[in-house]
Amino acid sequence: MNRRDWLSRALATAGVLTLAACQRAEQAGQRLLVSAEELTRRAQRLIIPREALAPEYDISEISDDFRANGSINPAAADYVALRDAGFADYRLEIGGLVERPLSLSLAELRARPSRTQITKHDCVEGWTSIGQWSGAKLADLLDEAGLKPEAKYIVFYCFDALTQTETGPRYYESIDLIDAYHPQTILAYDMNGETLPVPHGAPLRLRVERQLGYKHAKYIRRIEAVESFDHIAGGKGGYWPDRGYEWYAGI
Ligand SMILES: Nc1nc2c(c(=O)[nH]1)N[C@H]1C(S)=C(S)[C@@H](COP(=O)(O)O)O[C@H]1N2
Ligand SMILES: [Mo]
Repeated sequence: MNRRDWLSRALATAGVLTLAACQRAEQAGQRLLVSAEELTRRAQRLIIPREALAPEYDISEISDDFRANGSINPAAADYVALRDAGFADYRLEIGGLVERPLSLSLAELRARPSRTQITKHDCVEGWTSIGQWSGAKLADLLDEAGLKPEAKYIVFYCFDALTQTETGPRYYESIDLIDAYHPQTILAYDMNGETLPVPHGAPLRLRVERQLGYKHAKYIRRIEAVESFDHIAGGKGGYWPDRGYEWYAGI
């Protein structure tokens, strides 16, 4: 086992033991589970620096059938209109706690500093796929917009609602500034050398390679810098975190 594998197994075991201890304790509730999550986050941060790169792979290792998961074809009227026009009218809005709000077309995004990487996607449901992603570096976009000193998190608002009727709450996610400024954190517009397909989040999706799949917001509509996400939707910083998943899903 390499060092990274060993560490993740050790941390996973520590997590299970902590969880078992929590469950044994009478009246162990959500509060204890939350502190176990915080513990894992701190331990991971101590041992594996958050700035470390996720492993990258060779072209020959790219999965033939990268799975599409969650929303795969948003039905929201604003999305359908953009999609039917080939996303020609799409603009990414970057606002909130920034000095210079941005509104960028896909051509403008493609003209910004970019990165290409072949990485492994890890879904919490237990499957992985390897894919190549190209996109604008989030750090450079945030610098261009100029984060205000109060900004602590970056929120990604998506077009899709996950309910069958597509009238439910829309998907969203958030990350802290360590992940936002991580060199592998990009807003991907290409996958495996081609324009990002609709099932994988066209026209723009997040790659935040040190975290699990559900953090990788697809169908990004708007980005906002915030001081806190308490006031957004369920207050837990993401569609799945609002439904009990951990906000920090480090891998
Ligand atoms: N907007 C949006 N983003 C999303 C989801 C979603 O349903 N809607 N699902 C998440 C989950 S759980 C995973 S595993 C990945 C799946 O990305 P893929 O379809 O490219 O495999 O997208 C994540 N981002
Ligand atoms: Mo997932």
